[in-house]
Amino acid sequence: MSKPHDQNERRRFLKTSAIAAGGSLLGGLVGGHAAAQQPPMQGMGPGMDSMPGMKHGGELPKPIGEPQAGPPTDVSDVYDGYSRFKPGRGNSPDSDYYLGKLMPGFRSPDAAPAPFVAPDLEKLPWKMVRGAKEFHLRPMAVEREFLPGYKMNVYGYNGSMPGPTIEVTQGDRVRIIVTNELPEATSTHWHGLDLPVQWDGASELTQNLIEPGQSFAYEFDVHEEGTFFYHSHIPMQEANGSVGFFIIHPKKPFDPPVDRDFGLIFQNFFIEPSQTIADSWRMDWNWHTINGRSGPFTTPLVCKHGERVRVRIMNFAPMQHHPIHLHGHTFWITGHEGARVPKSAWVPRNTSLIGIAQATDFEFIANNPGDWMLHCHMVHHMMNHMTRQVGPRVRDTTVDRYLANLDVHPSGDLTKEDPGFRTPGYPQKMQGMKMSDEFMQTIWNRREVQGMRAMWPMSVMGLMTTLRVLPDDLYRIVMESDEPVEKGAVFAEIVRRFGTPARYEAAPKMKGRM
Ligand SMILES: [Cu+2]
Repeated sequence: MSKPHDQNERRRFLKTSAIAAGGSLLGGLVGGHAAAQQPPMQGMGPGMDSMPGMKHGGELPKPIGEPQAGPPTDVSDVYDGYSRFKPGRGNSPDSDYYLGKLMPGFRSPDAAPAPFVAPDLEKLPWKMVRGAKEFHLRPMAVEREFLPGYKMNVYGYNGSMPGPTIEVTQGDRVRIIVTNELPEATSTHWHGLDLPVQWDGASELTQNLIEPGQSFAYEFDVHEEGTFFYHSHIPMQEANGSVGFFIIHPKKPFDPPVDRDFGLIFQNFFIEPSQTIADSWRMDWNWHTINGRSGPFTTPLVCKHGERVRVRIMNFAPMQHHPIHLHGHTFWITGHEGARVPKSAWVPRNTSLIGIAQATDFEFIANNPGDWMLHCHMVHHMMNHMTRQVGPRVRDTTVDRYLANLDVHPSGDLTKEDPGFRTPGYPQKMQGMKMSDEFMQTIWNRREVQGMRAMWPMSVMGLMTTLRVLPDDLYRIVMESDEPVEKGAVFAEIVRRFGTPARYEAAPKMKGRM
């Protein structure tokens, strides 16, 4: 027979764990209580309140998943004081497990390497021909949709920009037959590989250019391992996008093994607002892409809580470096385009400057559940130079009429009376956030973004993407089911389990759009 004291203890336990876990079992039991935890909406100005079509947040979506399942029990969680399931620090910098440095993933070291995934890009197929892996690469003009509805005419390979990934294993012999479908001559350089010089692909210096319609076969043994890439060796073609990954898996698998192996190619383009063709001669760049897409169209990297993740980033901007920053995690820099860095020289960071034509690999334990930004930290790179918001640099009238009616047009500095200072075409018209229903639908139609907060597309722009660290059950719902997931439901569930739900406000929803 239990004492009243015990009952109180039990009630308190239920309340606490329900707030912490918000489980489907406990959720029903204390549903009323949980609802009472929701604070009134704060921080939204009156303008936002009265905006037509805006709905208040504040209501958390219903609990989803199986919060009571917890992390897998058949794996070792804690290594020398470091838990793969907690975003803690807590051990010696001399430890192999400091910040998760040498913690293995879940994948067996005997298994093949984790599949390499470059979101939104394909792999180049190959066939074994006369003792070599034979690839067919076709440089060509391609159309790439940077954002839904923004189809740009750029250069790529085999219908894709960036081109498809060439993936081989150290020691392979490869034959790559390049057939030029561009309207101009080209050559293909294998960036970072030590090859007999005739295969280096440096235009004119080492080979005759491949004329339009002609083919050239490169054939060599691959001695190295790591993150490499191929690209045209004609600068204007590079500025138009002619690049692709060349991933070489090591003969002896990387240690510790990773569960995820992601690849991202960062690029910049200058494309006039009224054009779809990149201007390769410009010194400034207004479109920024990751694997050929701009945020929020970049596809999130989705992984499971506790996994060891490798991200390989390649900067193929024509002339700008990218300070790449990851939220919520500290990563180890484990390699560059040369090869893997010895473990003793791995550097812990959460921001790393990646120069032009450099690749950098980093690894970390996904110990912090949530949706985390992974982005270049340059402001203009983060928002696509405001291409979308500011709109085209044109007026709705003629130059003469514009100059004759300057007083009725929005204008900048009118202290300069001479019309010579009144630059035609300025000021630019602020067009507001025009995200059509179609645009939003395309953004939301992808499995990888299901359950993210309703307003996330407003902030993940330009050279930005998202790392999603999801507990097993939520990962299954997002990536392995067709279940419709309410906007914000996955995020709210993570806050329920790992955060402070009483202090959390759901995002306001633009009806039917966000
Ligand atoms: Cu940048």
